[in-house]
Formats: sequence, structure tokens, C-alpha cells
Amino acid sequence: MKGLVIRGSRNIFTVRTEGGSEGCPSMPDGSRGVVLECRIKGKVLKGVEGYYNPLAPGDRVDIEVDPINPRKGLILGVEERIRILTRFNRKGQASQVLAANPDLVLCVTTPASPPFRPRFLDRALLQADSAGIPAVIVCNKWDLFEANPDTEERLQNFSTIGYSVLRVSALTGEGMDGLHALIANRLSVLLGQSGVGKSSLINALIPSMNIRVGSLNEKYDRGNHTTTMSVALEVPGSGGQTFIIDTPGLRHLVPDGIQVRDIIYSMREFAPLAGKCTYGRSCSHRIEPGCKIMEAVAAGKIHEDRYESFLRIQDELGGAHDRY
Ligand SMILES: Nc1nc2c(ncn2[C@@H]2O[C@H](COP(=O)(O)OP(=O)(O)OP(=O)(O)O)[C@@H](O)[C@H]2O)c(=O)[nH]1
Ligand SMILES: [Mg+2]
Ligand SMILES: [Zn+2]
Repeated sequence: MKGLVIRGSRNIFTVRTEGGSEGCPSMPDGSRGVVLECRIKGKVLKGVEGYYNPLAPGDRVDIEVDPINPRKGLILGVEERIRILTRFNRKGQASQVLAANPDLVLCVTTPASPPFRPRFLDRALLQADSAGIPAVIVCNKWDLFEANPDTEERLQNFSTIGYSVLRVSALTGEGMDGLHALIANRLSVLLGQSGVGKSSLINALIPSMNIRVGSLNEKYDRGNHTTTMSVALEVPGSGGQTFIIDTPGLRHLVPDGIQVRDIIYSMREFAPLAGKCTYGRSCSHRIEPGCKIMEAVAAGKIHEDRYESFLRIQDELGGAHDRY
């Protein structure tokens, strides 16, 4: 039997089987489906070795229902992933799967409370682009927006380089129709720092939903890491099958699976310049004469903040210029 992983930790996973019939336990959102608590059969699952977590919401698995307890099952295998959103988990020194097979990454930010953090967006967009997953920016808490030239300029720049920016409010409902339409018939994953309102957005998208949301830490003006485990939920009312994955807020997103030299291929306005510097692919884009990236920054074609993000990510991924 096939199923969709909707939640899971190290070894116990909630799997929703396809279909569902009368009398089946209903999903938290009220929709029908058979929900089973599953363990992995054997010690390792083939094809997903080496990850910090073997399975994530969005994974499609083969399961065998427990003959004695029909609410339990064993996971026999996992289907090959088409796409995978990961981050580098420093603690485990391994790649951590945030979502399997997402069609869309919703990079959530806020104009205030917590403060606008474009650097986080740069990283989230880089990760999505390098994984080949379409990404959009969702600026939640737009009800709190007070004219701020810096924020507007950065959001405008993200639009210019090719990202859609949705200005929404989970609180007032502003812009939520647009978000609803965008996610219809897709599997989307919310990615953002703690307190930006990821769970609140899901509560707004799914009327029957009541996920716990958290207050902000007054002293530091940031979230309190309320959501602790990712979960895939079905969004009703869109005809086909629409799923959205809530994730715990990330304090810092360390890019995963990207080589230092390849960063520029996954930063949209940098990519067309890749290989065009005088020193070609070996340019570090820091000191070399004839560097097309530095020229574009000087000419205002690449935003200085994006360049700064690029340098920091280069440093973090190890080596920067020493590597060249
Ligand atoms: N003013 C305003 N507040 C909002 C909005 N959306 C969420 N909030 C508030 O922001 C706080 C944090 O919301 P959560 O939904 O818990 O944020 P989260 O991103 O899920 O946080 P973590 O689970 O910690 O990652 C709560 O107090 C919400 O009520 C909004 O659109 N406007
Ligand atoms: Mg949350
Ligand atoms: Zn260069």
C-alpha cells in the first residue's frame, strides 16, 4: 500500500494512505484518509542513507498494515524523490530533509516583529533554486507594515531579479486569496524564522485548523520556536489535492549540497555572469580584476546586500578565496 509521510521524527512516522473510506480516522483538518503510525522495517531504508532524518513530510512510502492493529504499520521502502528541500544540520553534520517532493517553497518573512531579514531570504531562495524548486516570498504580517524605504527597496529588488512577492496578513486575511490560489493542487512548504507566522498562515488557510502559535520574545523581538515538528496538512477547497507543510522556525539556514564555486549559479542575477570574469570559473569575485560580479555590484545591477550575502555564504561554505 502507498502512503504519504505527513509527520515524523527519527523512527516513528505518521503516514496517510491514499484514499480513505467510511469509518477511517479523520485527518486533523477533517478530511478523510487512513492515518497510520509507522515504523521503518529493518534498520535502514534503502535510498535515503546518510541523511540526518531518513524521511520527511512529502515522502511517498510503501507500507504494510499491522495485521493486529490496523492503525499501525511498517514502512518497507521510499519512492525516489523528485525534489528535496534540505538544509545542513550542523549538530548532526549531515543533510537534513525539510520536505520531500515539494512543488513550491514559500519563503516567509515579515516587515516587523520579527524584523525584516532579507539575508534569511537570500539563503532560503538559494537553497530552493539550487534544488530546482520554485520559490516565492511571502511577506506576512503586512498589517504591521509602516512605510520603510529599506524594506520596500529590498522587496522590489527581489521582484526585479525574478521572485514573486506576496504581501499578506494571516491576521486580517489581506492577500490570503492570492496565497490560496498559488498553492492550489501543489505540495508547498513554509520556510522561515521562528515567529514569522508560518503556523498562523496555515490556520488562516485551513478554517478548521488550530495549530499552536506562539508569542514573540519581547526582549529579542523574535519567535519562541513554537512548532517543533514538521507536518504536512491538506488544504481543503481547491478541487484537487493541496498540501502544505509547516516547519519549525530556523534560527540560521546553512546551505546544503552546494559547492562554493556553484553558489553563483543558484543566485539568479549572478548566474548569467558565471564564467564571464577574466579569471573564469576560478574567480573568487572578491579581488580579481575583470570580475563581472564586482562590476555588476559597482554598476548597481547586483544589490550590495545580495553581494554581501553571497560573500558570507562563500565564507560559511568553506574556504572562500583560499579555495581558488
Ligand atoms: N500582526 C500580525 N501578527 C501575526 C500575523 N501572523 C502571525 N502573527 C502572530 O505572530 C506570532 C507568531 O506566529 P506563529 O504562527 O506561531 O509563527 P511561526 O512562524 O509558526 O513560529 P515557529 O513555530 O516558532 O517557527 C503569533 O503571536 C501570531 O499571532 C499577522 O499576519 N499579523
Ligand atoms: Mg509554527
Ligand atoms: Zn568574478
